[in-house]
Amino acid sequence: MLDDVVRLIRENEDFFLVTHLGPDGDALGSQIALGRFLQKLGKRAAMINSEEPPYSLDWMPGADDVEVFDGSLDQHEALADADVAFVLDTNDEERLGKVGSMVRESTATTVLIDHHLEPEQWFDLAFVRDRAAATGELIYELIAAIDPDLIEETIATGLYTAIMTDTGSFRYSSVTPQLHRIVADILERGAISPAPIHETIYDRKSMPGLRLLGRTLNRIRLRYDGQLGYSAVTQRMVEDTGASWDDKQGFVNYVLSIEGVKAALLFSEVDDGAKISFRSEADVRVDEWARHFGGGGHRNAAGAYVKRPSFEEAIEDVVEAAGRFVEFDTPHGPDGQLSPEDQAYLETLLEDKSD
Ligand SMILES: [Mn+2]
Repeated sequence: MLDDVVRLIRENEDFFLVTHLGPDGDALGSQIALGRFLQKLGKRAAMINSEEPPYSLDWMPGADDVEVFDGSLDQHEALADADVAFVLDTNDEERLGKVGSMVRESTATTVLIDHHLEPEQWFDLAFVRDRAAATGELIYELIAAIDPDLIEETIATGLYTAIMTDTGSFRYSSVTPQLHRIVADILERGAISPAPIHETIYDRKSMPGLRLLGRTLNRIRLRYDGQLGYSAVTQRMVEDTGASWDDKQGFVNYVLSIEGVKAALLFSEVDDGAKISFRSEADVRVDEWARHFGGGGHRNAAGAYVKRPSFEEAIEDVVEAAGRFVEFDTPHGPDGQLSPEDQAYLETLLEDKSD
């Protein structure tokens, strides 16, 4: 666990760090923080991912040190020379893209640092805690165990961004007093202030992105007596608004914010089905539901890619399965009586008919 990773860092010189496709704030922030920390210890650290970071994170100090895999000799050598390869913020080879199989097959000692459920078993070493708020929290613990005095602006910004983005700005159930203590230490040591980081990440929305949000909100549907909410983003909506797919980040949280909604879904149309974001309130789990459809993630935030002949079928199948994975309060009385809401709804239908 932690002690083994500390020893591995002390005893080796060449490191390789990779994180998942579509790197988010936790992925990139953890990678930059650990990579820069290793460099400050006088070691070599190559940071190479299969995909570029999104526009919302390109401002991060140290982001220029992170390369996109291009198959060059230099990059192959960086991995071939590495004593240790860190896999950050995903426990799934496929989520690493092209670099995944290269890392798995490399001679480096592979180390997983992550907070997702059900890790794959091919890693030589794992520092994993699924209750951690972010991979960045684990990176902080690792740094604190070796030399917290090395935390400076770049490392602090990486760690803060990681924790802030993975906790929805410190509001998820994973947030604890200890996490706030860690964050206070990060801010002090790095002499950074949180407001500009928050603004740079969340207050750079584009007009097309907001139009896409408007159309997505218009399409919200409720099921299971208002306890499940879902909406969908179609390829057509993205084209019409001129938005990019990155803009849908966070849309699902609007659905979850509706009073009474315990679980929320956002479906994104792909050619062979749907990509789905699952979100839930603290005491409701959605990870099993996502796993049933070939995905995975956390208790309250998960994802899946569901292949179906049509987008609508994917939506229908996932929504219909909800009752098997989420315990909704039963709307009907024990003797099959309709709830007052359902009764009222039926009456409006009957009135329409008699007109
Ligand atoms: Mn994470």
